[in-house]
Parts: sequence; structure tokens; C-alpha cells
Amino acid sequence: MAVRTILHYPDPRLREKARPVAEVTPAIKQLVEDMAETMYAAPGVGLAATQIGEPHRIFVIDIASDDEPSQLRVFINPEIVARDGELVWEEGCLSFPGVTEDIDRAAKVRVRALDAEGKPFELDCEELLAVAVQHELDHLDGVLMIDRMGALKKRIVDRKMRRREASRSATR
Ligand code: GNR
Ligand code: NI
Repeated sequence: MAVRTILHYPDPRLREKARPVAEVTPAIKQLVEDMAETMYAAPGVGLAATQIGEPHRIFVIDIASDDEPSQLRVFINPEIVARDGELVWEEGCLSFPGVTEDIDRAAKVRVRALDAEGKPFELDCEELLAVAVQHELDHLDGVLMIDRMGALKKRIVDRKMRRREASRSATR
């Protein structure tokens, strides 16, 4: 098990479109374990494989609060099969440290995926779980929260992140 490095915007690997998982092999199970460990260490409510430079269609989510037992959910080859309503949620992203912004999403989604054992399941999601599923699925398509911001906010966040990443690479 290993905590992996989370890529930050504007790393071009965040724009890769992830490929479907053909078979849940031991290597894929290991990747899922690393993703869970990386998400809990961050900490975050979700993590997509593209965020650690692994372009496979996999994300993990745990929306349990600190005083609840953890509930890891693993989604392999996820698809949204139904969506309903609209909601606005103040989102954050581990690839945009320190940035939060209100983003429009569907209020409810039904997602179909394979679990960590490769077994198919469907899940109805609302509130934070629905937001997280849509946020993570975006990552697998190379879509980032900045793409869903208004033009002004987009420019501010782009400049802030580029400046910060430039100074980080200068001091590393
Ligand atoms: O940790 C995270 N919190 C969060 C809060 C509101 C909406 C979406 C998220 S996902 C984010 C982790 C992350 O970047 N996943 O890709
Ligand atoms: Ni994110």
C-alpha cells in the first residue's frame, strides 16, 4: 500500500481521458488500495485515478464524516444511467488546493459500476454523494471544476494555480 502523489492543475495528465478497465486484476486491486490510502491521507471525500496519473476508469469515494465509521465506495467503469434535478454545491478539489467554488450539478444520479471485486452494482445518489460522483466522473473524462466556473472566476483560478505551481517547481 502506498500514498501516491496527487497531481495539481495545470498538470496536463489531468486532461487525459481514462480508459475502461478490461478486468479487475491484482494490479487493479492494488491501484484501488493506493487510491483509498491516498484519499484518506489527503484527506478528501473522493479521488479519481487520473489525479494520481493512472488513466484508468476508477474512482473511490467516502463521504462519512469524522464521527462516523468510514464507508469506502469503489467505482470501476462507472456510468451515470439516470439524472434528475439541479443543485449548486460549494466544491473543492485535491488538484486545486485552497480553491472552492459553487458548481451546478444534477441533484440526483443513478450510477452503474463494478465494485472492487469486479461485481456490477447500481446506486442512487443525492446530496454530497451525487456531487462527488459527478465530480469524479468528470476527472475520468479530463474535465476539471475550473471548466465549470464562470469566465471571471476561471481566469482568477487559472492564474493563481499557474503562479503557485511555478513557484513550487522553482523551490523543489
Ligand atoms: O475532497 C473533495 N471534496 C469535495 C467537496 C465537494 C465536492 C467535491 C469534492 S471532491 C474532493 C476530492 C477530489 O478532488 N476528488 O476528485
Ligand atoms: Ni477533484
